[in-house]
Amino acid sequence: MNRIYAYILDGIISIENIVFFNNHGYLVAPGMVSPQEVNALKKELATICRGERGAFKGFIPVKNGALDGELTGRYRALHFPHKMSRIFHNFLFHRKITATITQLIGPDVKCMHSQLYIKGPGCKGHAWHQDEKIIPTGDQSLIGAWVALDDASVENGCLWIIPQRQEHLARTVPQYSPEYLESETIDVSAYEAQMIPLEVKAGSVLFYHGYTIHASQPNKTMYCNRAALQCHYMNANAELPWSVDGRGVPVEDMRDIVLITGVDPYQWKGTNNICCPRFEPATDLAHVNDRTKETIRLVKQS
Ligand SMILES: O=C(O)CCC(=O)C(=O)O
Repeated sequence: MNRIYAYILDGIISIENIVFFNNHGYLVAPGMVSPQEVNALKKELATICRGERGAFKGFIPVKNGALDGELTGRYRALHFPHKMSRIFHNFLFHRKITATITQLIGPDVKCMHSQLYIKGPGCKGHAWHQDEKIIPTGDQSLIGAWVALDDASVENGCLWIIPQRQEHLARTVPQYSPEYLESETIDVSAYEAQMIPLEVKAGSVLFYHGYTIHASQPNKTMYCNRAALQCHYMNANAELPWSVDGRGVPVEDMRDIVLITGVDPYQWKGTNNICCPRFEPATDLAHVNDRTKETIRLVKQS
């Protein structure tokens, strides 16, 4: 199918987009989130990193007067920002994002996960993986909405995908490259000719299916963050056998969820508070060159 249908125009998903998603496992929505909304999220991110929403696990105290970039650059990522801040919680319900998701997985939608990637200069990428391996759903309906808060390019570590809807979880093998955080990867040698980078402007949203194989490269720039907000949703009619953060305790149905649209047939189970919001320090800078390391050191010291 023509790759033009990968693009959701004017924030309104078309039949062609839905067919494209079903065959290729991803869609791109340029400008789905307005510049004002992006600015509000970035401002709130700085507020969280200043400690004004609470000293969540991993918080690094800061001096008064630190600039926004210095505050956020101390972290590689924030886990579960929707549990840190009302603004990020409310963003889970973004009208255009949720309208798109209901067209792709049905009217009853719940959210179980959010993550803010800051990915400053020198931060590693993520090896090839499928999100359903990490967040398994009872009906394979996991969908990620990845919102670019900065322009994302090959240089600063945008997402790469294999544009094919996969039916199964692929086998993983060990990986030793210092460019990636993880110690294993899907063997993608058979897909070399198909991999594509998804370079997008801030405010664009990438939707991808939980079985879609994707990765990201390190941020190889000197000064530019590549921030993105990732929210994961699924069909509320299915259970979520997710043990969270690899703690390995099998669960039948993880109920730390937020109902986004429609009906939750498992409402009678109630909800609980399992996922801990936390900061992840940017400690993964081993491969960057000395000049970048020095810049990062000075920023962290300030
Ligand atoms: O944003 C990134 O660099 C990687 C995101 C990703 O792979 C994921 O959330 O599954």
